[in-house]
Amino acid sequence: MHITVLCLFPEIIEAVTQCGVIGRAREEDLLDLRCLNPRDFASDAHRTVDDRPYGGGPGMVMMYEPLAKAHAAARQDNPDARTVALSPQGVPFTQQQARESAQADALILVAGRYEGIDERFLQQHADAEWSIGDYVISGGELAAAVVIDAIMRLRPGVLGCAESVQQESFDEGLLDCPHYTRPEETDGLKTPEVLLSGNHGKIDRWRHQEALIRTWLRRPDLLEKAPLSEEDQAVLDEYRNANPGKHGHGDDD
Ligand code: 9D3
Repeated sequence: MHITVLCLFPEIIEAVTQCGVIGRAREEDLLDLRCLNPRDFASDAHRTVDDRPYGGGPGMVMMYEPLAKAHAAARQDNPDARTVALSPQGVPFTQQQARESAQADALILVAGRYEGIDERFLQQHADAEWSIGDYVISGGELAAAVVIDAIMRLRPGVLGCAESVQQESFDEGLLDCPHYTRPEETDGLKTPEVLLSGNHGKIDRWRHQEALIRTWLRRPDLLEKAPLSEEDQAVLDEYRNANPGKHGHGDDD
């Protein structure tokens, strides 16, 4: 896959994408990642890329021209690529969008800095605008890195065998169950007996129940979308009866 990122701090994208599975994907040419810096396309001696907002107010705005020239250069390499801008005003980036984007051969990402990007660039050159969540970060580079990671994990050959299998058998729409590894007991804390039983039917049921209960406690919004079986409903009812004080939305459990 070819991904070009337009951004003022390519070092951020470079650092993040050299590590782990994405780093290996780059080494194996499963990912051809390039950054283009709008500063290299600025037309003045100071290489200016930002200016004060029309209408006044704090901060600076990324100028149209350097971005448009960088975008034209990216387009020359990949004429059919979709262009997506990362911004706090974008629609939320989801696993569904990651799956759709993973089907494409090329993608152009635009990461902003300062207060934002001149709206005319977004109108003229962006096919979509994505946010990675309802919190404020300092620029679009980290958001672009998040999006690249989420998309590349879905491309054939990027994950190891074990990880790919896990992804397929993953309890879709629920949070994951808790995990334990050796030793059986550490710092006086025991591993749940069922996981040591060797009874894989029982282990699978326990893991699914734990996933359900955690999802109810921490992410009740996810349960509204996932239709529960009667057995699932019974598991939750039993948990609520056994733990009358406990409710969802908690930061702890
Ligand atoms: C005062 C208004 N702020 C907008 C909510 C200003 C502002 C904050 C952060 C302007 C730009 C930024 C930089 N952030 C991003 O470029 C960004 C982002 C984010 O801050 N949160 C979640 N997703 C994203 S994607 C790009």
